[in-house]
Amino acid sequence: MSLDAFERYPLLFGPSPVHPLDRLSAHLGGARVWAKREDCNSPLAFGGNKTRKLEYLLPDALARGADTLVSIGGVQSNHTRQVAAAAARAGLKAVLVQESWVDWPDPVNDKVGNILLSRIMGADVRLVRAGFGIGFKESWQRALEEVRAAGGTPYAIPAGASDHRLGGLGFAGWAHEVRRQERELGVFFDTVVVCSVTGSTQAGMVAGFADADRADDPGRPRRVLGVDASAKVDETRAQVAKIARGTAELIGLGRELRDEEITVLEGWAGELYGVPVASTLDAIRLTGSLEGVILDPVYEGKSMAALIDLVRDGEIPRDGNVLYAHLGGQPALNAYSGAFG
Ligand code: 5PA
Repeated sequence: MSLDAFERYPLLFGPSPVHPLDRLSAHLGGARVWAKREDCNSPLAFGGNKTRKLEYLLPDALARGADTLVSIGGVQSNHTRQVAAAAARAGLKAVLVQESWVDWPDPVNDKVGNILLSRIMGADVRLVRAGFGIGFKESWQRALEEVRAAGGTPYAIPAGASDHRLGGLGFAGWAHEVRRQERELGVFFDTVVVCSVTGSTQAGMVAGFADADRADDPGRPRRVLGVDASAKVDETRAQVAKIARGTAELIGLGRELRDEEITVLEGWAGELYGVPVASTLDAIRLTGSLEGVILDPVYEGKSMAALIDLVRDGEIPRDGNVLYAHLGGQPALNAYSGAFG
């Protein structure tokens, strides 16, 4: 089965925009840096990477007769906010389990940003005390059972829509989209930098580029560099590898992905998921002040910090084009005022 054979429920504007970051590139004195903007990809609640993934999960939910999407994340999860929006668009209910993944002192942390938006969209938001983890969660299981007990038909969406059979398809499609945009722009992105936590964004890209570059060989090697933001790099790497291989099989790649195609780098997450470190805040300020582009302190600030260091060190070649996957996440900034005070 090829990627095109999977049904998609349209939630995006169309291809997300790609543009150069020329002042940042000049500042770094190296590779030409471009951004592809998943933060501007959709009319729904500020979009983001999960909106693209949910395009492939929604048809499955509807085909199974579900009336309630049940998902999980931290209090400031971008993912659960996008589940709330997708549910609203499709006329479904949403139950969102919001765990205390981050111990962050801003007093309005559980009132502003993503959680506020989910409440506005009518989601049933449930605050639960439980720490960070991308695996199977009991609180999520309980929420599913409660929907069933009340006579509803739940559809289970795991953290980040990742550990799900269809979770990698959205970003496999992203890779094909990049290939088309490269042709339009007359450019080849030899390096792609992407933030990884629950893994299906990077995993989809890896499977998707293997597929797209096979069908339309760019003639040059391409690297997808994942940047861990979970501070648990081994788990992130294992999850990316598992989802990438599952997605490759699902879209009929016809070969096993090699270990060297799956790169997850550590060094920019700090000690804890959800807590920015100096390099995160520097990267956010630099990108904001040079480009007017806003990054968040949980994910994108960390992957941009990596990009900056990798360009400065020459690890990303100076004569190359690097594509920064901007995956959204800005609503969480409202819960991090203390970091910029
Ligand atoms: C998230 C995830 P993956 O989880 O697919 O690896 O993507 C990482 C990522 N950037 C990168 C942004 C803005 C993200 O929101 N967010 C999670 C959430 O609950 O919001 C799944 C963790």
